Amino acid sequence: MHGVKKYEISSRKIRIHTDCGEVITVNNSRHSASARSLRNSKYRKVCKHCKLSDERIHRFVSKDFYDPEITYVEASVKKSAPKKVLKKGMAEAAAQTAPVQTAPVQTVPAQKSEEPVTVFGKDHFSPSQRKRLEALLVSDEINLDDPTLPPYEELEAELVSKRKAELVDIYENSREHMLAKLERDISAFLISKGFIEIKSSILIPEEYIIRMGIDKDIELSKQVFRTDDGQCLRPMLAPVLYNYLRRLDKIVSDPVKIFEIGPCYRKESDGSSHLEEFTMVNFCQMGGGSTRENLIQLIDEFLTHLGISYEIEGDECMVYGATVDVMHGDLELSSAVVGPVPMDMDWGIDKPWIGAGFGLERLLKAKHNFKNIKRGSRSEFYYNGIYTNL
Ligand code: ATP
Ligand code: 9VF
Ligand code: MG
Repeated sequence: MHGVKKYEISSRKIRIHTDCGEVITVNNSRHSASARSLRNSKYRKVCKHCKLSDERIHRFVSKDFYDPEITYVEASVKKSAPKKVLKKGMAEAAAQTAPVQTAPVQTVPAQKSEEPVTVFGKDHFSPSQRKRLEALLVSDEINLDDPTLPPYEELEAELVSKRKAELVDIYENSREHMLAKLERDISAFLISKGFIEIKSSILIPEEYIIRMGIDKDIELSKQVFRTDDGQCLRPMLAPVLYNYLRRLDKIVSDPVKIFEIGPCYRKESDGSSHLEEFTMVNFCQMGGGSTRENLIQLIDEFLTHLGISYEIEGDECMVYGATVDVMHGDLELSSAVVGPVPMDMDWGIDKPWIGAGFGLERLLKAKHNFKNIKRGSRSEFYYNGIYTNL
């Protein structure tokens, strides 16, 4: 037991500076369970360096913490897996999807621990172990169903050290984020092809959605994140690009070639190829040379430059009608369109055009063969596809 010289409190932690010069950080327990258990003589001995007086110890121990509002029950101790398995990172990984409910110890009803303690053989991983291992893997590195794999602890430690080495390598050598780098590559490519780069607002008037023919009862309309003042987070880049085409057409020579790369937002429910926050590049050309052949040739040069294989398919969408969809297996990389379309009138456009919209995270998913699109997205957890909770 130490004498407390001073302490700093945040909403989650308390940093305690002891009389003897130690600094201890503990969780800020709103119910003071740890302090109570210390008082109930869980402490073993008094720190000899703190030189606590009898008076100070008496004051601490004799404090009455009985609260009539709280029902005190005996808390059961849950059998837990071996310490090594419940590593810090793993607990955090599990917490990502299933937040651990921490109840104050004094209100937990007394219960016997009846949960069977499952023992997993070396070739079977528990669901939480599998989740942790999946997060630590990159692409098709290993198959978790392979019966010759080493036991969990060994495999986990091996993957953690590999991922650490990769992150150190990135930190020491390139320091580039793959999504940002892809944006720069695409930008340089399109500029070299004569397209001018646009950066417009992410918040746009909600009215633009209606003017794109996306009425309230249409699926995409329900996917739009709206603000309370008639604006929304853009679900696409086309509305503002329409406005730029119309204005630039009066200023620069024909054809007008423009593009924008930036965040777009859609409420999505499907997981592995959809993000609610993704990055779109939309390039388009209006005026001379706006032919299907040129569109396909541009798409071919674009994807060849990025080193991504593709197939072209015809499709229909409600915004433009016929589209040229660019596929990588089952994954749609882009919808491209050969205008004009009737909607052009609502945007003051009366010339032929071609355009394509690609999702950058889908391009990364295709290029790196990621199982989940999240690996290449804006993320708190993945850096260049590598899990950072190591
Ligand atoms: P999907 O049918 O796959 O939901 P979409 O046809 O609705 O896509 P488009 O409106 O054609 O998408 O958008 C152009 C491109 O933007 C898509 O081909 C895709 O690459 C990308 N994209 C669209 N929605 C998302 C999303 N939610 N997450 C990631 N990328 C997306
Ligand atoms: C094709 C994808 C309407 C002349 C400014 C350019 C296009 C891109 C389709 C995108 C969308 N369209 N998500 O239009 O390039 O708008 O649905 Si324009
Ligand atoms: Mg599409």
